[in-house]
Amino acid sequence: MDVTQGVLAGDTRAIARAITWVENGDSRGAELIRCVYGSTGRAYIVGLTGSPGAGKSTLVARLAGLLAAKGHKVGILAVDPSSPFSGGAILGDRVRMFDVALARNVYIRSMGTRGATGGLNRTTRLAVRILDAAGFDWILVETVGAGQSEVDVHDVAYTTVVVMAPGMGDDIQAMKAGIMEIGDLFVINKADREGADRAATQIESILQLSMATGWHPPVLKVSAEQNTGVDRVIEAIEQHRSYLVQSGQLDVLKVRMAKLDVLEILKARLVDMTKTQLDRPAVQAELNKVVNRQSDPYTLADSIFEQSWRKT
Ligand SMILES: Nc1nc2c(ncn2[C@@H]2O[C@H](COP(=O)(O)OP(=O)(O)OP(=O)(O)O)[C@@H](O)[C@H]2O)c(=O)[nH]1
Ligand SMILES: [Mg+2]
Repeated sequence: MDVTQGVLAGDTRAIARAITWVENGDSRGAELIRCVYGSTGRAYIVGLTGSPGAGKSTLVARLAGLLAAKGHKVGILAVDPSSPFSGGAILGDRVRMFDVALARNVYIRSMGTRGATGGLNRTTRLAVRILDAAGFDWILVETVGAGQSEVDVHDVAYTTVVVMAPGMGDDIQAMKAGIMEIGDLFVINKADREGADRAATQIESILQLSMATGWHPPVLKVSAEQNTGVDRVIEAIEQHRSYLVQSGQLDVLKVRMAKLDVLEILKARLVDMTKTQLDRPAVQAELNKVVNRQSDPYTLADSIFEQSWRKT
């Protein structure tokens, strides 16, 4: 069985290979995406973001457990730009800790900047497509909060869950980082601790200032550790999903996602192309002029840009 067939059959070793290919910018990855893209578009993609240590991985493990118990196949991507391995490892431990029996229906992969040729955004998008093609009907993507990661999870997901914890200064940080705009629902995790009510009230009052119509993001108090309120999170995600379907927003999002898929590939190509141009011997003389201040970076960039486009 080749890797493409393996992915379509949901074989975890094939999935792992395929994701490594797209991470490495291997041409076999591109070929695979071409072959399997027609089988994608079925999964429901949920993004989870929030400050470090808010309990995202613990919540993801709980959500995956509940979804798997309902018979779903759940793919998890833990995107951690700082450390390529630890995020997924910790998350993996958590999932195993909660329910070994369900592990068969849950696939976890961590992704870091290392090895992510062409950027983490592009790699994350393509990895989601691979999991989608592999038949995971739910895909959960964990990233650290807006502004702290190069990956904008709401560009990948249909529903974005912002995870906060009481007493972490999250409230102030949230407003700064513009995280309030991207949340379709807000989870105040660690509700077993003091301050959860206050945090929830604060978030609700900020949300009330919003002019948004249609969907009003719920604020839920959860203890991922003690497994309380997690079912409410699934319910809220389902409600948001229904809202997107009924309002026609899901179709709008799907067009946006397709555009972004193309954009990320184009961006990676342009970067490659431009780097090749910069390394051409003919450009070295021009570059020296920039070094000697006889020219400037804009002038050289203009000339390289024109030449690249004329050639292609
Ligand atoms: N008291 C309490 N602790 C929790 C809860 N959920 C998670 N924790 C703890 O908080 C710590 C961080 O949890 P993680 O799930 O790793 O948090 P995270 O947001 O994924 O962290 P990063 O990926 O490193 O940003 C761990 O020690 C958890 O055991 C909760 O509901 N209550
Ligand atoms: Mg984590």
